[in-house]
Amino acid sequence: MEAGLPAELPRLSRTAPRAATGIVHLGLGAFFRAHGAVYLDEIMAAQGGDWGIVGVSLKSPGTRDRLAPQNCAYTALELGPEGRTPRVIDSVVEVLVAPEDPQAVLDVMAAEGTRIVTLTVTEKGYCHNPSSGSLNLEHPDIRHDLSAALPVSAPGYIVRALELRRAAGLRPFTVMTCDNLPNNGRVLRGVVLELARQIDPALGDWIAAEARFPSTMVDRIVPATKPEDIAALAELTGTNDQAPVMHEPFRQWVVEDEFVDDNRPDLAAVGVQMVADVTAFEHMKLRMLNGTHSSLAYLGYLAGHETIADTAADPVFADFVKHLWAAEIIPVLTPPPGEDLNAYADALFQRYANPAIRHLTWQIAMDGSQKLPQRILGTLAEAHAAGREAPGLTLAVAGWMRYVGGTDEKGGTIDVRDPLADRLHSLSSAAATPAEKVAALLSVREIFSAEMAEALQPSLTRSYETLVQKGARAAAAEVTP
Ligand code: CS2
Repeated sequence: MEAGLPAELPRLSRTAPRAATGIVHLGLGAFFRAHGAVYLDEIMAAQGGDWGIVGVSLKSPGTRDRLAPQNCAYTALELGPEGRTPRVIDSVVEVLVAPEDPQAVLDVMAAEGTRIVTLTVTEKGYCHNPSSGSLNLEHPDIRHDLSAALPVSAPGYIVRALELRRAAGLRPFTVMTCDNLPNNGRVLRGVVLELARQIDPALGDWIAAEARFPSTMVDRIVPATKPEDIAALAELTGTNDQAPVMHEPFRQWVVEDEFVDDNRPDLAAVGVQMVADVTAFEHMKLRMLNGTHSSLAYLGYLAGHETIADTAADPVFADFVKHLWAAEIIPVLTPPPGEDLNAYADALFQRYANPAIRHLTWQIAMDGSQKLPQRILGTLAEAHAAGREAPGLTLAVAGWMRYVGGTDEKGGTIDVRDPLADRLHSLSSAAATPAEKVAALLSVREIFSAEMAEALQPSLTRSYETLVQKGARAAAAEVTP
């Protein structure tokens, strides 16, 4: 991503000194740098405090290599429909690359000053079975972490660091996930306890009794930074920042107020909603935002749209997504306290339509096998149980099936990124007819339960046939009255 910029531009640098470390963040991607790290930057700018973030990349050194020469400072560029606002973020104090030095990561997680470990490791980083939520003991990273003292997985790092803290007589840290999973804190607690008990039952008991795993709902649209974004930012600010993040104006963070010894930054002071139970907020966001994001990603991609904004600007898909909210999603959703779901849907449409945000349909289409259950299948199951038709969401699942088949509507190859990509591709290509393809993909139990597969099969087969015959755009028009 090194963008060619004029050599005389100064490299971005910090605007505030490094705070002492209070948080270790696992999975330092663009999302957390444009969301959690911004809130923490605002807190420390206003009140000071020792909540500096050590970011950990669990796989590759790219983010560290771009951030280190600028002392971990970077620009968060807000992209509104009417203009751009840059802010330099100083809350990240160091970046570690786990595979280069796993012990260094464990050391900082086990340090007394570290009171919170946050995570954005994406759905697949939890090493669980998405349909059941339990730890996948056959996962290669988990098999590794069960026997080796230096881990590779996020649950492995958490368990080994807590083991070190217990041995040193320290309090555990709070583990706060910021990924788009329902009951994310409970899922993470479950996988951590399962792994810990396999290693040492007493350690598992200590974590269960003493550590805390608040669930959270996080929201901000943050497309991957592109080389042209770096060049445009340099023009705007006159500074060379090789690690900026681009984000929309909107943000929301709802957090269960469950921290070890109540030790946490003053999140409420910067607009974080501190609640006793986040479930209704998570459902609203996962089903209304992420569910329609994925629907537009598969169908929009197949129809030849590059971004969500392009898809939302197509009147067929604009009507389609509004219909999904009004007729299929909202009727089976309980609103969280203080939220009006129709107003939430209207605001979502404005966010999707923001032309300054170039969020690729291809990017959102990634990892569908990990995303479908909580984004779309939950709504479909509840609609079925209530005797309601949901042809739009059924079409979205058909769109995913067509997408993972690997060939677009013009016969081009799709670069499918998914941990199950190879299996999904072989299942689809080994089946001859649309009906057989649908049946083959419905047999993937990590995604579809047996009851779900049986309930969906007839309508999904019809939907898939329409999609193949008429294309995504016409099929979307057909299910929108
Ligand atoms: C998107 C999300 O990539 C995706 O799958 O649906 O990253 C989405 O942009 C965020 O959850 C918005 O908060």
